[in-house]
Amino acid sequence: MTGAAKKHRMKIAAFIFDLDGVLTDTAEYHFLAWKRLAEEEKLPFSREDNEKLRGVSRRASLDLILQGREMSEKKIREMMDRKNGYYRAYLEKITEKDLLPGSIDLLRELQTKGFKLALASASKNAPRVIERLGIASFFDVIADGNSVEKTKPAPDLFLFTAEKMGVPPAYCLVVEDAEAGIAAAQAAGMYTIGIGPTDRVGSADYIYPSVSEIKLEDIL
Ligand code: B16
Ligand code: MG
Repeated sequence: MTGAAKKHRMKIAAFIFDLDGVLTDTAEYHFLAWKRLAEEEKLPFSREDNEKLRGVSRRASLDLILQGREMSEKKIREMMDRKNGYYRAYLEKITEKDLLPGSIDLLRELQTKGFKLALASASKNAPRVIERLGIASFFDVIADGNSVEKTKPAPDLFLFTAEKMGVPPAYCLVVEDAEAGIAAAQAAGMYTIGIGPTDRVGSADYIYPSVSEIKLEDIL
């Protein structure tokens, strides 16, 4: 346990889950779709570059890939749409088998214990992914890349989610795999569980390598 969680006894009423990288792993599909676009546009783009796009919105992702190259707004829109078309085609392959290990058990346990549950993803495609995974019924609130203008690392998406649930931010615990997502949750005044290596999610209150390794007894 680190920082905020050590100082106060946490009182948690709601868990807010990120989607990509926490409940499922669509990063590979994002990578393949961006890679195809990058090849068509003769832009350099590697797996390492893709890591920087974790939790980052579509527009901000393209800005990172363009690395300052000037493009018209029309061309930018067209490229985002093209990448999204490639990505949407991959999403049709997703089934319940693509849920990351331990995620359904954790959602069930939290639901049984009476916590409010929400999903807060930067992705505009989150509703389709959730439908393919068959997990919509777990959540009291589903917020996505269409819910607010400023996505992670701004706190807006998490604040919107808490307000919709009717739970004050200080009673929310966010489960996130992205640096931008942990920053957003902290800016919203929420507790955090980071999923992944410490060089990525090191500032979270609790850190686990994967969702299946989360120990609720450490936290509650
Ligand atoms: P879309 P999350 C994020 O989802 C992804 O991690 C990120 O790689 C992606 O660029 C972003 O959604 C936007 O996705 O193009 O589908 O709107 O991790 O916040 O669930
Ligand atoms: Mg994520």
